[in-house]
Amino acid sequence: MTVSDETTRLATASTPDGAPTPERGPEEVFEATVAAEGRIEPRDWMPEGYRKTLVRQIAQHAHSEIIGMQPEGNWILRAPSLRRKAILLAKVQDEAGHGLYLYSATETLGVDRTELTEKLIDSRQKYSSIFNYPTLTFADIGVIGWLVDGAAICNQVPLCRSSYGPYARAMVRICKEESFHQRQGFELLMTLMAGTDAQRAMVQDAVDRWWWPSLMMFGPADGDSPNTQQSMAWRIKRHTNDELRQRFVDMTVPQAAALGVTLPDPALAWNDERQAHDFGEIDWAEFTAVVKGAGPCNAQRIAHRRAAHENGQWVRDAASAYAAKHADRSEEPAA
Ligand code: FAQ
Repeated sequence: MTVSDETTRLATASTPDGAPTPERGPEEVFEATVAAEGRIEPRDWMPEGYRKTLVRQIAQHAHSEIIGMQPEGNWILRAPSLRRKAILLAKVQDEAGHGLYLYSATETLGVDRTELTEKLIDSRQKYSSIFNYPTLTFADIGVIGWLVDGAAICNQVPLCRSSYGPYARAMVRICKEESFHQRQGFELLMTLMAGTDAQRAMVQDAVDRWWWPSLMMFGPADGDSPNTQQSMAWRIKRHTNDELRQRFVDMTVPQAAALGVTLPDPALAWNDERQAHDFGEIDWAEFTAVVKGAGPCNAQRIAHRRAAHENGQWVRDAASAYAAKHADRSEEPAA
């Protein structure tokens, strides 16, 4: 399904009359709205578990966008040309914007962004495992665009139909930008593949390192995913982790062939019966270790985020002082 198919469906989805009546309590209105593909809005009654699940997922998503600026930001000063530098700078700024929309979406659920940032830098909240791997060469920048943004799109396009209005609406814009990011990554890789043998080898090496971590982005296998069933029932998530992972593999195999790279999985093969690709077993021990903080760059990512937060304290203080002064002035009677 394309971004525009999904966004059209989003635009046509309507919220049924959500007012509780003596016959219909708030819980029934909530259930009926979700069942009718309507949207739950911040002012609506919602079960506490629904609110908590949204805060958990959206905060994790926001943190991922912000921490996700680091692996690519690492190459801004070393981009091989002004054009590549400008593209990369714009992409990293887009990720910052995505983080901000998503933190704003969590604030509609009654939490504060400062509190979420503190939970991130104290490792009390998660962010995507993918951003704990290093970016060793400039080919990694192309591969992140192609595979990581590609996986993000597969995962996030269905979230444009998530039952929570502010999240679904934030996802529409984010997906459009992610789609653009994926194309720029692919274009960079096509350029490298049309270059020298050394450049082609660099792309293949980056693909070898990022393929399996990209598959891990979709989360644990369905049988080991504690949240999927309830999140699907609430229509927060629209597909299971394994369904989306399969969609990503099927979408990516022909792209790899067009590019001329090999995906590092000897078990990868078309299954005519299933009309889908079979693929090898993910190293779940590695996934668990990375999620628990033992990935190659976890400590570095959090230390960097903590330092950026602490170094930005004076900006937050200045902004608060300015706002307070402004508020005082607007309260003064006119002369
Ligand atoms: N890494 O029961 P489930 C991007 C956790 S943005 C770390 O299956 P759920 C853009 C999960 O939180 C990438 N932790 O959980 C970009 C849960 O922990 P908890 C981020 C993971 O929520 C591109 C536990 O495991 N995208 O890439 C991961 O139903 C390029 C059990 O898992 C989103 O966040 C993981 N990979 O499904 C930026 C999309 N997977 O809290 C820069 C929205 C699972 O119970 C450059 N999120 N966990 O202790 C989702 O769709 C879902 O939250 C899933 C996980 C699918 C990630």
